Amino acid sequence: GLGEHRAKAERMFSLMDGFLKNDPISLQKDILHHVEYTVARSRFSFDDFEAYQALAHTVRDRLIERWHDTHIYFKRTKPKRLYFLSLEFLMGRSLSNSVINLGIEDQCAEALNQLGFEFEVVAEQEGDAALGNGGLARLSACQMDSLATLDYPAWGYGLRYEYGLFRQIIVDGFQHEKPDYWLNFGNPWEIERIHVTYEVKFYGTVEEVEMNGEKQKVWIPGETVEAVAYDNPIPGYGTRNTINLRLWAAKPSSKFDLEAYNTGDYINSVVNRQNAETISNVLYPDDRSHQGKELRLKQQYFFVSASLQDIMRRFKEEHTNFDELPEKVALHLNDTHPSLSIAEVMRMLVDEEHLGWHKAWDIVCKIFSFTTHTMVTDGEKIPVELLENLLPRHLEILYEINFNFLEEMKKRIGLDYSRLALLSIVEEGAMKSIRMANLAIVCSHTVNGVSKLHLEKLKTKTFKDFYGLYPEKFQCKTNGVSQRRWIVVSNPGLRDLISKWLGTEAWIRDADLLSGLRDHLDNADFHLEWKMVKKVNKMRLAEYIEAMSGVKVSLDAMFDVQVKRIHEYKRQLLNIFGIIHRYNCLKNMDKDSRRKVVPRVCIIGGKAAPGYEIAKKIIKLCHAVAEKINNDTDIGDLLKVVFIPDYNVSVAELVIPGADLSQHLSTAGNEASGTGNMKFLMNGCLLLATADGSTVEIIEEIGEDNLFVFGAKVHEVEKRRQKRLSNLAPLQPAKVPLHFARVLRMVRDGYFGHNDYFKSLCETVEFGFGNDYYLLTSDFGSYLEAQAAADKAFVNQDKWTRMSILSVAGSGRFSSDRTIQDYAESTWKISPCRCPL
Ligand code: Z16
Repeated sequence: GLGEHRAKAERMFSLMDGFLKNDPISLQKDILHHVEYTVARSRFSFDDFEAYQALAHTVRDRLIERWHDTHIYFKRTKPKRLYFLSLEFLMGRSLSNSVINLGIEDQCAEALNQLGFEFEVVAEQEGDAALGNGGLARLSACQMDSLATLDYPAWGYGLRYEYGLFRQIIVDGFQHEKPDYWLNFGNPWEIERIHVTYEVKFYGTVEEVEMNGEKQKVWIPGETVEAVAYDNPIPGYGTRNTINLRLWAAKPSSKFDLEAYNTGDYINSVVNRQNAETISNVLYPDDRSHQGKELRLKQQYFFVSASLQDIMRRFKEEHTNFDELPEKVALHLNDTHPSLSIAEVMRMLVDEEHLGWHKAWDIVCKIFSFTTHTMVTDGEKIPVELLENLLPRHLEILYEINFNFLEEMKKRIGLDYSRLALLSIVEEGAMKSIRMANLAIVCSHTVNGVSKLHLEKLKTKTFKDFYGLYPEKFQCKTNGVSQRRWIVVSNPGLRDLISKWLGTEAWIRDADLLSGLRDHLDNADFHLEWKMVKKVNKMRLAEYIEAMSGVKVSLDAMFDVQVKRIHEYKRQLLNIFGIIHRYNCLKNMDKDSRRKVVPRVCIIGGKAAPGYEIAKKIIKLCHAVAEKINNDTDIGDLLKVVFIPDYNVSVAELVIPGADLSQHLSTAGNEASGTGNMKFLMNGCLLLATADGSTVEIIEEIGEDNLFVFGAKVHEVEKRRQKRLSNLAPLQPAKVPLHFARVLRMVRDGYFGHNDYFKSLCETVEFGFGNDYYLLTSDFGSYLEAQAAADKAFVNQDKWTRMSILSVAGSGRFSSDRTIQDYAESTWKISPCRCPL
């Protein structure tokens, strides 16, 4: 019986526990074992990459042990589980992170050393897992790390794209996209579960049948694809808990094309099987809009269907009554991308489990929560035409959800049709479509914003009408990042320094302890060591820059960094215009004044969505400006401009610790949160930023004296836009600051070459054309002032170091541990479930 089964499991548990030893000798034995039997190389001759593979498998074995123990423990204690549904995870590399979280870094380093290898070099052999676009996807990865570390019984679900985010290569200053063949070199961090598969269906028709005297809808699908699970263990730090990130890959179903086999067209039916695999083939590289593509919709439903079958199967193994679902299952929608889940759960409960509609709806409304990551109103929409064809039953369900919702609204607000039209899940008009955000809001018990400012905008603008109806749903969970990844893994020098001066490593699990650094704010030895750590990181970055671009940079210069996806609203163009202005100033200076100038290395990096022309022109402009300035011998080390190609997680790990200053320039009211700012903050890099997104909270935390804030505030932005428009009719060059006009003219008139190519880019900030929607013109003066303040502060290295220390000391609130604990307690209502040692 069950008791016997349990007793057996427990015996196994104690047998397995600690089976693999973690001392350097045992690790070394295991590494050599994997060199010989997994990598199949001679133990007397293997290179850095093979050493990486062998070590990765050695670590993987230990992860699997803990993964098992954790899941046996979850099964036994049956806690309420969180399922984190996201179409994107930017995991980056796993080796260092795993080794650190397992607490075996010194032992691994020693084991490798004795074999003639260096841990750092071996770790750099690993390629990035880049199954996501940017902030949203890296946030998911940090949150998984926190969920594991805080012992929450959580699962992540995602897609195992064959090709992750494209690799950016730069040819002659232009971005080109190359496929990311990340699986070609094997992936030791995943466990293929060939037996965990589900059929996912598409197309077909809906029919009505009689069942026990009642009419029932049944979906007769037209195509079946199989989803295979790939499990990625996520170890927590300072705990045995190791949770699961389950990614789905599509493969042809054995039933897929029976018909073709029967008709004898063997060759074609085998060739057709390839179609199934295309579903999980490639990540869409547009970080905010992918509308109206059937393949994208197929990916979403493939993901939703496989994940929910898996979740429901697990629920039914442990429980018999669907009334228990809300007490045992929390489903979290990471943005609107997985929100077809709502219709899918309804379909499962009503069509397959035969619950009544209202009962099913009641349950569904208690299990979903939703985080939105955008400031814009015009969110994700799915054309009804696509749904009708691909998921006919889901479309009916969505209509019914909407009908009931609107009926309820009519009772509450009356027959105010214009208001009802705004609330409706279905958008009527030229292209009838489903508004995924409206669906997610109506059905989720909680709608989360990602910063205080973001929540404010959700309430007053983006979802104003919904806020009026459901004020209690709207909550703020300011984003955070993992200090394990963004200090411990990426900045070991700073990690040691912090631990030494705090006298403990406890901050790695409790980032609030970082505030203790303030006790040493004026200690001269502390300052010296602090500056030394930064210097070493700058050296590493300088070497990388030289290797990537051939540009030699001075370590005495201020390393000024802007790395993030390229977007008009993030205003990389403002940065470049600032650089051009700086160049102009330098050119006009006499020798004496030049001696007082703080040398700068301006570093920009980021990918443009392949179809985003203006963003691509910004990249080209950056290269054109760099070429001009870097080759001006008159300027020398006073100003260098570098574009770092193919910005990704592992490049970030190198760049962020080496930065003195970082820029976050979004026009106020456009960046929902921003998480890069937090990573720089944690690494003692000063911020030059607008009062946007989470920066507002960083200012609250460290005080406005400890960073360089500039630009229009949110409430001023609207006014300025209006003013700008009222100035429209006659062009008013007088209203454009002189410096700005000059810089713009230089770009336009071909000072950096390619004048025709940059014309449309310039027009985005010109009146009568793009009308400078993002207000570069009016923020330029204030931007230059902030830059001047940064220069001035840098001259006083004591002051700068104090500001840097206070940045790290104030970064505790921006740990994803804080975010996740808040979600767990107030949104998901889950409790820690710590696997015993
Ligand atoms: C994304 O990364 C974000 C928003 C979005 O609509 C789509 C993508 Cl791919 C970002 C936000 O721009 C950023 O402000 C925020 O910090 C991040 O999501 C995480 O919440």
